[in-house]
Amino acid sequence: GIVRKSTNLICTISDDRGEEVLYAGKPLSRVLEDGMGIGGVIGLLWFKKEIPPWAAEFIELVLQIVADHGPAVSAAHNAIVASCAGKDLITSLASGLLTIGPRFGGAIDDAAREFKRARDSGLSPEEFVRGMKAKGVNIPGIGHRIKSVKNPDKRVELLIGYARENFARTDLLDYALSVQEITTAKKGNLILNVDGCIGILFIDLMGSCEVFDEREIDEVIRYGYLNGLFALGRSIGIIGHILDQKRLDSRLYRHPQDDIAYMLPKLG
Ligand code: Q5B
Repeated sequence: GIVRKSTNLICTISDDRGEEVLYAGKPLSRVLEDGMGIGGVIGLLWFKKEIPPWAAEFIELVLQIVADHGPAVSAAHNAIVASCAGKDLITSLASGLLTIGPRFGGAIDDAAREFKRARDSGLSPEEFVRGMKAKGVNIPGIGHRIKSVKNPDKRVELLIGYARENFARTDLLDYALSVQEITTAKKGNLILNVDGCIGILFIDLMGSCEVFDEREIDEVIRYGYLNGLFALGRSIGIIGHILDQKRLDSRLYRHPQDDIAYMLPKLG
């Protein structure tokens, strides 16, 4: 009879053995014929699902919105410095991506988890803010270096506008906006930021979508799917900045000494 060899690896998302590659079981040509777009492909390869067109469109909106935020932010700055040091595109891209984390661009999963946990456990927005303060933890998804009540983040407005028009429910967003009311009363820059808005709206998206159950929503948060949206989208801008520096034939970057406070111990 047939002797089955045990495998060392399992793959459940794609298969390249046949005539054409399958994304979650769907032939690539059908993906293209059905016009699934990048949002639909992410549905297949990240979630192993055909998500509805409005959900795929939201993912594409997120990718466009986070694609770049100028040269001064951590990822672009790191990538520019690496590129100016003569590093190649992939190395410079990696150096930019490696800055994505809890303070910059990588607060999406934490925001989704913390706001959902607070809302689901019945905490009022006041209790949530107080609880985080007592723990000495910055609320993920709240606060921005330059955006504030007086200088609102257009990206957040665009995301909210789309969700209000297309999602069946936006209850976590409503909760987050109540939290924002409390935090901005303390300090004008403690707004719901772009990371927070994406994380919260993704929970509302999954809640609005019949294809996700509660276990899958928890899995998305637990495994940290959502920071992937920022990494993927921002890669577009980071690559742009690297190519920009290559075309400019930029010189090695050295930070100006008069912009550094040298505060050494006086030993010996
Ligand atoms: N305070 C973002 O802080 C930032 C507080 C807070 C309660 C908070 C900070 C933060 C959570 C992480 C987060 C995503 C580090 C940001 C992004 C993408 C981007 C970036 C771009 C792009 C900014 C001063 C005072 C202190 C703090 C209090 C601050 N945040 N309290 N909850 N969340 N947020 N990151 O201005 O009493 O004076 O000691 O960690 O969501 O990354 O464009 O730049 O597209 O590229 O440096 O948009 O908010 O202020 O840390 O010095 O704090 O505010 O406790 O209070 P700042 P800090 P006190 S979006």
